[in-house]
Amino acid sequence: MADTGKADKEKAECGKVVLHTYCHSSCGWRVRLALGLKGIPYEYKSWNLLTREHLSEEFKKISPLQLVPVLEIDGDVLVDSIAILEYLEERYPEKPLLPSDLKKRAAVRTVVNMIASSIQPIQNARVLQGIEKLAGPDARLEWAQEYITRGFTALESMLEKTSGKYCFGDEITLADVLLIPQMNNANRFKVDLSPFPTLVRLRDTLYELELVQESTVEKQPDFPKPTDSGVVDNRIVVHRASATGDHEEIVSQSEDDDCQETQPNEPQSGTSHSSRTEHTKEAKKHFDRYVVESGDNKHKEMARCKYCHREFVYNSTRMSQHLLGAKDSRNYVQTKACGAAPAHVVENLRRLTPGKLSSIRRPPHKYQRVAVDETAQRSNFSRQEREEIVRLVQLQLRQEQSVEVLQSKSA
Ligand SMILES: N[C@@H](CCC(=O)N[C@@H](CS)C(=O)NCC(=O)O)C(=O)O
Repeated sequence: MADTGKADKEKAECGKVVLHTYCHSSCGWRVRLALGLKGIPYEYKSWNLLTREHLSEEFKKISPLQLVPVLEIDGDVLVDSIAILEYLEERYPEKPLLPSDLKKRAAVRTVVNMIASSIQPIQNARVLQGIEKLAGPDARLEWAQEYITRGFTALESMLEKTSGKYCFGDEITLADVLLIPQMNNANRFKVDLSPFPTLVRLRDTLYELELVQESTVEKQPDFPKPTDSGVVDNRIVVHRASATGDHEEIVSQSEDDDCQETQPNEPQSGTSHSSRTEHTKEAKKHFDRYVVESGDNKHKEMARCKYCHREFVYNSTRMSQHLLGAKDSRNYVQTKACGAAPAHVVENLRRLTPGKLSSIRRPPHKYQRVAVDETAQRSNFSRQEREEIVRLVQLQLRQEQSVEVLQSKSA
């Protein structure tokens, strides 16, 4: 027996562990969390779900299911995140993710299975593609929201009884490992989380752990890198971390639940002329246009913002600036997040950036945005500060995409 144990250990030490996944895969996220929590180093092999790499013959040889994640370990190829988690649990019991008590173990597995069988698969790409075929494109979001909400209603009532700091008492279990990525899925599908205070609290507590922060989508090696700076309308995009940027065309074809979805009503930043035109067109929709007499029988064309009713002389650049909050000497953190930046995000930003930011406000407009005014006389954030703010906002909003620090041209 002792010899087998030693042989196993040596095998593990020699054999490399390879995780086949994609940054946006929530099932892959479960596995990287478990590997991290158990302290198992691994190689990251990316298969781009947006470009359908997982449907290639090459990947089919690794997994006939053609789904990620897949884990190569101990010379074996393991398919399916739950099977992988169970394997890791038995193979590396030193840092357990299941409680020693039989009944508690069953309760943790209940939560795991609720998410893995009754929530995530119902909002998975293949299912949503079918729904869209049967009921049209609008049905996708409604369907995903409906089933995540149903699942979360059950989870909330269970976890409000069992949770301490984490889902089950004060130790991290597989329930937490499953909850984190599913909360991110819920966010992407714009699920109203206000009826689920326990889930939100647990998510926020878990996000305090560095290991969890490191496991997020945008921290993965295959997450698209920030694009170069460029001029967009009257704004200078000084930093861009967007998963949609380079892949816009591909994304619009993709219907994968575990990939970014474009926000069709949001202005998409970019450097091309066509995206600028689109953006201006989009901005115009948010104003009522009317004419006033300005004396001498002359007429002035006016625009009234539909959100705050502010009036302008009709000027498309001014109008987009108004919507985007571009004003002199100010930096903005703009999120193309779904749903408004909630009050606790603003609160947390304030807390996390003491002394650096004089005010953080949340304007009433459709374009979700956290505007960050600078203190003192400075008109620029340093690159490092910008990156830090982007990171904080992403973390707070649990949004891996489309956070920009914008700066008006004249600043
Ligand atoms: N039961 C599987 C589900 C895997 C799964 O749904 N993977 C998604 C990403 S999270 C995927 O590969 N989707 C691609 C597709 O549906 O074609 C597991 O837990 O690993």
